[in-house]
Amino acid sequence: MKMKINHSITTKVMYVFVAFLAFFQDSAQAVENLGVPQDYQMTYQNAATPNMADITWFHDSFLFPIILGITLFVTALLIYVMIKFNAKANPKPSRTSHNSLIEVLWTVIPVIILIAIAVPSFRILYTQQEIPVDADLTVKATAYQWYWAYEYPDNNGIYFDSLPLEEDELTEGKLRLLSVDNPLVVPSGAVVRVQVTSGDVIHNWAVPSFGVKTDAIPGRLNETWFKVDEPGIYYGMCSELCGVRHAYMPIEVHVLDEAEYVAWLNKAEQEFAQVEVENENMQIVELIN
Ligand SMILES: [Cu+2]
Repeated sequence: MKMKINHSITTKVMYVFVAFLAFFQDSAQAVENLGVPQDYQMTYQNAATPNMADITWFHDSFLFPIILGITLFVTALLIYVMIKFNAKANPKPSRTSHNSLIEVLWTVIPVIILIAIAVPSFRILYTQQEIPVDADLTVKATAYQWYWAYEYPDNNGIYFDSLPLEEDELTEGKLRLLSVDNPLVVPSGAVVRVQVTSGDVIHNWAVPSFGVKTDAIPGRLNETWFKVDEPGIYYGMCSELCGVRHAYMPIEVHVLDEAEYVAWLNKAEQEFAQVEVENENMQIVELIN
C-alpha cells in the first residue's frame, strides 16, 4: 500500500517536471524574443549591448560584493555589541567618548570605498552618454500620450506611429502590453543614435536589455545610443509616469541582419516615407503661397 502511494507521487512529480521542461523549451523556441522580462525574474535581463554588459558587471560583480561585505561587517559589529555590552554582561558601562584613530578610520575608509565605486560608475555613465564613433544610423523617437512615433531622418524621412496591440490582436508570439503594430527596426552590429523628444508631457524611452533609459522632454532633443550584435526582438516601456495610459506605450525594437534590414527599409520607404514627403511638400507649398 505504502509503496503504491510513493510510486504515484513519484510519477506525479515526474509529470510536473516533464511539463516544466516542455514549457521552458516551448518558450525558448517560440520566437527570437531576446530582450524580454521573464516570469518571477529577479535579476537584469540578458545584456544585448556592451553598455548593458558593463552595467550588469558593475551591479552584480562589483557593487554587490561591496554591499554584502559592508552589511556583514555591520551585522557582525551589532551582534558583538549586543552580546558583549548588554546590561547583564556589562553592568557598569565605560563612559569613554572620542577615539581619534577610530574616528579617522570610519571617515577615511568609507571615502576610499566611495571613490572606488565612483571610478567605474562614472566611466559607465560617460560611455552611455558619448557615442563612441560616428553613428551608422539615426532614429528619432517622439513620445505622445500614449504611444511612440519613430522617424528615420536619413532615410527619406520614414515616419510611423508605434501603438501597442490590443488584446484581440495578439497572435502567436506577440506579448500583451509589449508588442506593437509598427516596431522600431534597426540593423544588427550598427551603432544607432536615438534622439528622444516628446510632443506633450515628459516620457522616457527605456529598453532594459540595451541599458538605455532616456527622458523624452517636450521642446528638447535628448540623445542616447546602442549597438546590438545579436538579431532578435527587444522590448522596453515608457519609464516616466505620463498619464492614465502610461502602462500602454511599450517599445519594441527589431534588430535584423543587414540583408533583412535593407529589405525592411525598402518596404518602409514605400509604406511610410512617401506620405510624409508629400505632406512636407504640401506644407512647403502652403508656406510659399
Ligand atoms: Cu509615457
